[in-house]
Amino acid sequence: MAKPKRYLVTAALPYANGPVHIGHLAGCYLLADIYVRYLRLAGEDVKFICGSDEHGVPITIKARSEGISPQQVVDTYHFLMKNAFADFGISFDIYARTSSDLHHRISSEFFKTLYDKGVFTEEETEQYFDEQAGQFLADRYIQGTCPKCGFTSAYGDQCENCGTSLNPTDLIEPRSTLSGSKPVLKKTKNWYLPLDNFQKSIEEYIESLKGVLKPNVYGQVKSWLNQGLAPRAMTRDLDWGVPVPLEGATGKVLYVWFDAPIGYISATQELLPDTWRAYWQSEECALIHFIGKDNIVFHCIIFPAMLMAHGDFILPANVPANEFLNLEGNKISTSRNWAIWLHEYLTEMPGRESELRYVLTSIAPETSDSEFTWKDYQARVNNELVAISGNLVNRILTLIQKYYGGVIPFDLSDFDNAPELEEAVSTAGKAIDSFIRQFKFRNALQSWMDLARAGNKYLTDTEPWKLHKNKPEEAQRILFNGLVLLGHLAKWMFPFMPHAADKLLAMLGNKRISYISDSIVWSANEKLPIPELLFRKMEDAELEPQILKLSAIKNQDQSIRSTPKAIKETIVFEDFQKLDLRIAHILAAEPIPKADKLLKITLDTGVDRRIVVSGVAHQYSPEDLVGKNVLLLANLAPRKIRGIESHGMILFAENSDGQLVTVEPTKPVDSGSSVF
Ligand code: B3M
Ligand code: ZN
Repeated sequence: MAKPKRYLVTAALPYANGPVHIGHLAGCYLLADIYVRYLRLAGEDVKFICGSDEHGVPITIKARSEGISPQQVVDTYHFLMKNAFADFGISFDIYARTSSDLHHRISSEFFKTLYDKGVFTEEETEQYFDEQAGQFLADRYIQGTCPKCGFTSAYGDQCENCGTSLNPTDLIEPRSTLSGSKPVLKKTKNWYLPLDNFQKSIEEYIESLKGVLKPNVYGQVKSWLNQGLAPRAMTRDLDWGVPVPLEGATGKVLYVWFDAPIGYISATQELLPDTWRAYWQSEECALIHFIGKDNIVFHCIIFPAMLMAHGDFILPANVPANEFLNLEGNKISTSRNWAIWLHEYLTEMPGRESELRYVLTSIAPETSDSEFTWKDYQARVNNELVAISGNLVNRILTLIQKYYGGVIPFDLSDFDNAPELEEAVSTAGKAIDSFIRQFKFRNALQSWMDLARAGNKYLTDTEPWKLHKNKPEEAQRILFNGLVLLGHLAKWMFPFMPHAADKLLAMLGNKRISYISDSIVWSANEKLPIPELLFRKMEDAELEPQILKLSAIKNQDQSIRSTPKAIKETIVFEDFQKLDLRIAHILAAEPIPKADKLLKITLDTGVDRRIVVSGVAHQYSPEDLVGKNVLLLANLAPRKIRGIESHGMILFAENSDGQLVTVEPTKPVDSGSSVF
């Protein structure tokens, strides 16, 4: 494709049956936002489309279980998601919804066009019907016994116990979850998209994108194609969705995966009633779908087949799909509440939007699944954002205040004799541009951080604070070169961390950036405001509630808890009696030089005072431990550790993060009390 004149970027329409979590962000919305913000900054014509996917069976199930209507469910989550996205800086041009009249009309017309062209085949099948409820049952509305493993609560599409995918008729003793009654098989007619007829065109289409699609996407599509495409029903017997616009189709709606991608089209029409065709019906536009990997087949096969069948639309130019983000060692699970929810993060950690955007981009699951942990989050915030970029900003701006009262001495926009900075800026610019256009957001972010590194190196090499006294002009040149660099840093920061970029621009004198090749310009005598810290350090205390929240969820739900170790070999009571376990009081603790994991701990055992060396320095500082009553194995043979004789062992419990937790009595006991 020649360089597109326009871009239409979409992010998967999230189901409006629950809030957005960090997995959604890292796998789809945040990356799409970086891409779009970058293209805008580069002066491209780009529109960013999203909205809530408000149809489908899960929404009806949620409504039923909460005793409310599906419309009430989607109303709640639509606004929750819309606001959370906005607060997080996801800059959609429109966030629409598929329950809107406009969407119903457009998807209905789309279906009708395909129908009139004779694209669909009609098929009669037998499906379970609940006679008491008077309706056909979606797969998820039928439960029964799994023919594979005998689990009695398997669903009509899958057994959650053994994972086998099922058809409703595979279930032994099926029952309707609506009424509990035994469903009967009843004939029903539905309209199918004969994907087999599209096999060849889709193959050609996908081949034309070879080398353009990411390898994970191309590979997955190829394997679907190799299995051979089969017809798929595009209508369902359900009472929630877009009604099928045909005679004799009462009680039927469009399949949610038929109407949802048309949601991209209807949202664009809502945004651009007069000009939407310049995006959807022009070869000059690149249509780009950001999605998670579970949606690949719909965006690379089914939707393109629908678009081909219709004939008036362009096909996706790329489908940057990402893998999954795991959370603290487990798959994110909405139903188990094993997630970090965006709306909760935003209220519980206010002002920390940039930190989350930074960390999630750094670990984005671009080519394989990746993992979020709070500890890693904290380390990246403190060791990267604060220590590298935040530190650079702070060094330059505070020195400028200190030496010059924040006043710019001359008109300023370019570097003066700093080839290393010129080079760093040009390298970063090229790298960021190329990485972002290739959907390599992690690398792009690293290139941005490299620019900050180059700035820190420049200061360390030139040491303006030393020159200030004897070579004031040189010090001045260096610091104002530093200021110019901060302007570039702020500009390139925009796509990744718009909140922090705004803050930095304010500290640079309320500057604005509208185009990528702009430099910030200062005029002589302009005064900079007193700087604040660009990024705040993340202290343990701030993180603790988050960590506790997750462990509480884990404690309630066995299935999330990591598997405990198997019970050891049986021992007899006499074996146990050999252990002298007692409560001991920690009198003192100190670090051991050159052994950063170890602490030298002095204990009162009731009988003696003794030293124990314990490998917990990475988790406890000496002050944390002094005064605690801990569990001690007192008769362990002494051992020399780093030259210190250790008498016994303090016992700890290990939590799911591998952290060691002291075991302490729940009521006061004397030091030396035995434990048996
Ligand atoms: N709602 C699935 C999902 O959120 C679906 C995407 C629709 S994109 C057209 O994973
Ligand atoms: Zn099973």
